[in-house]
Amino acid sequence: MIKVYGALQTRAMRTLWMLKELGLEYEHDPVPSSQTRTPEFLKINPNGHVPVLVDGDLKLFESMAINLYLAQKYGQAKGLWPKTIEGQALAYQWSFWVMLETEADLLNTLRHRALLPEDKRDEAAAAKSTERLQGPLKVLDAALQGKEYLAGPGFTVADLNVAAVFSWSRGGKVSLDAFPNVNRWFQASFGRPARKDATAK
Ligand SMILES: N[C@@H](CCC(=O)N[C@@H](CS)C(=O)NCC(=O)O)C(=O)O
Repeated sequence: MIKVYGALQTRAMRTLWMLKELGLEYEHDPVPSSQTRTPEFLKINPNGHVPVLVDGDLKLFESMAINLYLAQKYGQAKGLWPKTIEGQALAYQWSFWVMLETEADLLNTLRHRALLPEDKRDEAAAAKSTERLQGPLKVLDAALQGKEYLAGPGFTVADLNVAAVFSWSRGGKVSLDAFPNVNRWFQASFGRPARKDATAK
């Protein structure tokens, strides 16, 4: 049985959403991010982070790697893994891109506009991150011009991975309004029943 470590409020949400898309049975241990440095958990992931996926003998960390693995292994029939090598290359490209070009700034906006106690928030830092995100948002908007999804004709792991990271734009109050293609694509991706199911309380 597949097992996922990590509470819904963490990056484990990305994996839980993927598992719902795939319709797979799994066991969920909702380890909060405050409990990932215990000696017991460090045996599961020596980095002290969630999510972690266990599938048979495989133990995997890094949310994007986990989702790419799940899509390739279990998502071919459902179209979550692109059919062509070119589509698969785009799935890797967008998964690396969203982590390296956007995640730190999205997290910064989320922390300074929602997560931190009010007296620890720094609006100037959030505004700087919001400004830096305009470049990647322009890139994403252009990539979605005349296309419904990022790596194939339908919704794939590329869309899931990028939309899951961009879900922080809501708490971080980063408006997508100036980017109509991103806005339309985000509504379609984030509005999927499997995402709603994964995050239902
Ligand atoms: N790049 C990793 C980051 C994982 C990560 O930082 N997870 C956070 C929760 S969202 C965590 O475990 N924080 C607890 C800690 O670092 O002590 C991934 O995408 O899986």
